Amino acid sequence: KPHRGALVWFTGLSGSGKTTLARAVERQLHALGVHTYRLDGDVVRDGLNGDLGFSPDDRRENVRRIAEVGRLMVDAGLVVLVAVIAPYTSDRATTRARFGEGDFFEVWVDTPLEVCEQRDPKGLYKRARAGELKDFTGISAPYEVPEDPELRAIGAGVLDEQRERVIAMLREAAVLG
Ligand code: GGZ
Repeated sequence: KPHRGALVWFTGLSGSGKTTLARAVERQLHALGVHTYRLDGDVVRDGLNGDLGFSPDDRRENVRRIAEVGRLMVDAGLVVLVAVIAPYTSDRATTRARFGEGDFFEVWVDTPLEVCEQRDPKGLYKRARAGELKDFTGISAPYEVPEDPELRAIGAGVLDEQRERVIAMLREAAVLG
C-alpha cells in the first residue's frame, strides 16, 4: 500500500509515554509496510544536539534542528515519529509552519505530572525535586499545554487504544493508503 511522507510530533512531559507510544505506532506502521524513522529527544541529544542544554534558547534550537531533519525525511517519503518534549507553544508553532497542511501532526501525550513523577523511570524527577537538576520540565521549567493538537492521547490510557487513534488519524489524513 502506498503512503506519503508526514511527521507526527509526540509532545508531553518527561515520563509521559511519548517514546512508548511512538514505538507502538512505529511497530504498527511497519506491519503495514510503511517506511518510518523515529527521532527521540534523549537519543538526538547524544549526537546531533549534544551541544545543547535545557535553557529556553537551547530547547528552541533543539526543536528547530529536529524539525529540519524531520522535514528532509518527510521529503524522502518517510513517516517520521518525533518524541521530544517541545515545551514551548511558540516553538511548536514555528515547527508547524515549516510543514505543509496535512504533513504535520501534533499529538499531545497528556499524562498528569503526578503520574510521570510516580513513574520516574530515570530518577530525574527525584533529582529535580532535590534541586540537583535545574530547569526540569514540569518542576522548575514550564510545559505549555498544547491548545489545538491534532490528537490528545491519554498517556495513562490503554496503549493499544492510543496507538490505534494515531493510526486512524493518519488514515483519515490519507497519509496511509
Ligand atoms: C527536561 C530533561 C532535562 C530537563 C534531562 N528538562 O524522559 P527523558 O529524560 O528520557 O527525556 C527527557 C529528555 C528531554 O529532551 P527533549 O529534547 O525532549 O526536550 S526539549 O524538547 O525540551 O528540548 C529527559 C531528559 O532529556 N532531561 N534534563 N532539565 N528533560
